[in-house]
Amino acid sequence: MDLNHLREARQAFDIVSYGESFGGGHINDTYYAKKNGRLCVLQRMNKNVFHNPIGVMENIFSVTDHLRKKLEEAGKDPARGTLQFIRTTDGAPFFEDSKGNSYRLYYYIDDSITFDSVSDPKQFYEAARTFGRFQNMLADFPSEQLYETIERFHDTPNRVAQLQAAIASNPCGRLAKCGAEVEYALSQAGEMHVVVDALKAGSIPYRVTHNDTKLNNVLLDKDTLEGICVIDLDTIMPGSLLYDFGDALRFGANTAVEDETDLDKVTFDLKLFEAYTKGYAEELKHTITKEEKELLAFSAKLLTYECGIRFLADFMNGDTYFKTKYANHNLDRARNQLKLCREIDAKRAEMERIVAENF
Ligand code: ADP
Ligand code: GN1
Ligand code: MG
Repeated sequence: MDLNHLREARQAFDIVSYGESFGGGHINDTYYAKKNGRLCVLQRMNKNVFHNPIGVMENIFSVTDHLRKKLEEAGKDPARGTLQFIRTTDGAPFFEDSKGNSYRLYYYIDDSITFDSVSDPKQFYEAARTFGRFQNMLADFPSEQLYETIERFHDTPNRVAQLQAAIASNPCGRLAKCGAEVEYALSQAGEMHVVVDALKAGSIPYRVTHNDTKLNNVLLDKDTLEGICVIDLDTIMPGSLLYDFGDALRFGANTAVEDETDLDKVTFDLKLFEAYTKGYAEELKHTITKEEKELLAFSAKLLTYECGIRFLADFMNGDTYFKTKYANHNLDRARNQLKLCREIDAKRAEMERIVAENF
């Protein structure tokens, strides 16, 4: 692999060595690096996605400082409970190279593992506890200090409008390939304003949320599977707890991986829904509001739908946002997510029962 593009960043952070890329995220490019005898992560931020790296990194530094303080107060090890970012030799929170690419560096967390799908419900339960603790530790973070790193990130009606714009302009002529998906997506749009409306009306609170709570954004201990810490902090912004809950279920309770093309394999696993709900409730039972609780089961559909139409719009727009590995990758992901929406619909009553039992 040609890693020459990392040379300027190596100098800026005074890194001793760097190596192969790793991690299966859809957005950034992640590499191993070594500094001060420790394994680190060097990450190139996706400039098509993050237009204001200064804002992203200011958010990350202030949130991780806050988490570190909370962990110290609780007598826990901050080096494991939160990511720790390393400044450049000039003291900057990130480095922009001569090509306009931005890089940040942080310590690798040893003996950790991430999963792209759940093989043991304990993994998912631990992920829920970890995201729940993260939420609790940020409950008193001054949210007005946070930049909106991606505008209207979980504004689902706006995502529908973006889908409609892609349909209207059909810039790559791909609409004909996804007529059935578009039809289903538009037929479901009616109920997708509920959470945004409730936030605007003040009937549910804005909280500091992670907004990208997929299972591979939480590190677990590779031996004990205990939750260690939350990673991928680019989208921490004021939002609804329902975004964090729903997105985790979208990804983790799917019986197939997110781009599985055999849709018979894509179902919604109620046992996993239960494991996650239990873990989340153990952390948040006392702070969640009645109105949020009523929307928990629905949030799984909301976030699955939203992600499905984001993949679909990106497919129609020529795959400019999510990284893809082959021509119809985004279309396959969209089909998968929209199938999962139907599955969630069919299981809604059971999901409501599980929420009521745990919260
Ligand atoms: P993306 O935005 O592309 O999803 P992430 O920040 O989630 O990027 O990183 C991609 C993957 O790299 C993660 O899913 C995880 O497997 C691995 N990873 C990232 N940071 C660490 C870390 N500090 N320690 C161990 N593994 C990490
Ligand atoms: C992206 O960065 P990653 O791979 O953890 C995306 C999420 C999507 C997810 C779908 C900043 O997450 O919003 O839900 O892909 N992140 C961003 O897998 O758009
Ligand atoms: Mg990630």
